[in-house]
Order: sequence, then structure tokens, then C-alpha cells
Amino acid sequence: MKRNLFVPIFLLLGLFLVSACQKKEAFKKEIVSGGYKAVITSDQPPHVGINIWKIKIYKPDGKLMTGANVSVNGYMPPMPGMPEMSFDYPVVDKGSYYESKVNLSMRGTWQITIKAQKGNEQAQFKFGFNL
Ligand SMILES: [Cu+2]
Repeated sequence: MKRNLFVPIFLLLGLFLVSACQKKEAFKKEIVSGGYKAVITSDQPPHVGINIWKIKIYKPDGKLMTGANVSVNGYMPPMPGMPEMSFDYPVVDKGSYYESKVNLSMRGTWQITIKAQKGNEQAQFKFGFNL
């Protein structure tokens, strides 16, 4: 009886772990620019409201770019009856990555620009999506 329970319990545990892992990275975006690479992950897909993004930046040699000045900007082009919008979001240096609270205030087209600068090393990443 007990032994027969092992299989369903392991299956349930496996399902739980798989769904937990998927939830952990509901959003992942890689952008390569000028030899640099940005990897953005979030436990939630982009949605209206505050999105917490973990941003890892890799230098052309493949090493992490740490201690950089990182900025994250969200831009929405003008819409009928609405001027363009541009927001600079707060960024916190977490050591191996940068965390930004990206407040996507409404549905529509968003263009994200991430800049990283440290001494004479500079990287800029751009991508867009529709909410
Ligand atoms: Cu708008």
C-alpha cells in the first residue's frame, strides 16, 4: 500500500517542481548588442503594473559586467490622443545582476532601452513588445 503511493507522490512532486521552475522564469529575453549580451528574466510575463526584472549583463569576453551604471527606460510612442511617454525605472545593483522595477503603466507598445556603462565599457540594448 505504502509502496504504491511512492509513484503518484513522486509524479506530483515532479509536476510541482516543473511548474515552480516555469513560474520562476515566466519571462526571459536575451539581447546581443556590440558584443555585449543582456539576459533579462522575471517570474512573471510582462504585464500592466510593476514588473521586477533581473538583468544580467555579459561583456564581450563572456564575463559578467558587474558594478556598472545601469539605466532602464520604457518608452511608449505617441498614440491617438496621447503624447509619447518615457520613464526611467529604478535599478538596484545586486552584485551579479541588476534588478529593475519596470512599471508598465498601460497596455500598448513599449520600447525598452537598457544602458550599462563602466569606465570606457558601454553597452546598449533595445527591444520592444506589445502589452
Ligand atoms: Cu500610450
